Amino acid sequence: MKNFNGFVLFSLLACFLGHESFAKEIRRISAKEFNGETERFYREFAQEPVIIEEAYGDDDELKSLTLDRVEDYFKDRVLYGYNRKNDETGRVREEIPGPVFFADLKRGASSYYVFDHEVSESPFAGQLAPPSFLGQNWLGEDHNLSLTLSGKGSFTPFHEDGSGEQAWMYLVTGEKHWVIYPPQCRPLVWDSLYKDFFNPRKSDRSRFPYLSCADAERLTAVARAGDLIFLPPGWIHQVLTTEDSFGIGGNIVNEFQALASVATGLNEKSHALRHDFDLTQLVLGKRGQSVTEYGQGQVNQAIELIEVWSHRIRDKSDQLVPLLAGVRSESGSN
Ligand SMILES: O=C(O)CCC(=O)C(=O)O
Ligand SMILES: [Fe+2]
Repeated sequence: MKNFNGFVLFSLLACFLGHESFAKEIRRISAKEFNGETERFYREFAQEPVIIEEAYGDDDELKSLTLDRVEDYFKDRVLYGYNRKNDETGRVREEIPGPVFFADLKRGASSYYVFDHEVSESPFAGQLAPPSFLGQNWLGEDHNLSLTLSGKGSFTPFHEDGSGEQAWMYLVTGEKHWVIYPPQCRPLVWDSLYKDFFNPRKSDRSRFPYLSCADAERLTAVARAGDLIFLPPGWIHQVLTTEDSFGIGGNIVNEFQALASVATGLNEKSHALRHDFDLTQLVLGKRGQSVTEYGQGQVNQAIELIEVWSHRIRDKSDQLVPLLAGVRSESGSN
């Protein structure tokens, strides 16, 4: 009975404090634990989101990248990012003049958020690279590296990095709070009628009746200067910047997570979410070219999935085409 009372008290406390305090923190490791080796990283640590310390060595060229140098370069150039006034209504990617961005950041106003700004054209490109254990990437060099500059308070609502890509971000300075749902929770946090993810700042909760089920699986992470956060394909995430932050990041598709990438990419395709990048062609083109046995197994399974999916979607499209034609005529000329 004593224990039971204790349990009731604990549960009430949990309700008062909210779910956040009981969400599970993601794992935190050092790159030394897998000796900086790619295959070991993917086999032993990369099935779930993870924070990796010491991803770069002390003598890495990245350590000479300072915010002052970035500012100096962008003083007469534009940065690509988002105006935070659109946070509530939906993001529109725009050009932000360098001086405007940095003046704003220094005033602590942070009206803009630079994200996914490619560095391949900048003088930093030669000095920057993903850490070597994230070096295998079928997306190629250009897609490899981008700049993140975000003022305190910047907020990225729940999304999944597109087309089954792995995601990583290394913070040179700052702090970011991540909230993450596993891929199997996608149907619980995704409104298939409105076609959007749950956004705590905007969404009507009644559109997400199963949110509390997803919350049982929710993970959190606090990434700080010197931390690299890694997410496998399909993990849905939301990010709040709690200190002015500066870092680099990138997306990856490779043999080590080919199956998860294809499963995520095909899921998006099945829901007609994306059609900008054809992951299936990329993976089919890698048949028989894997560098490791582990990767070979992944690629084989991914190809099998593509083949099954293609058959199923062909069957279904016979039913879908007339259905879509109906939608088009019902909604006028849209
Ligand atoms: O830093 C952010 O606000 C968003 C980061 C993100 O979504 C990503 O790196 O994939
Ligand atoms: Fe993302």
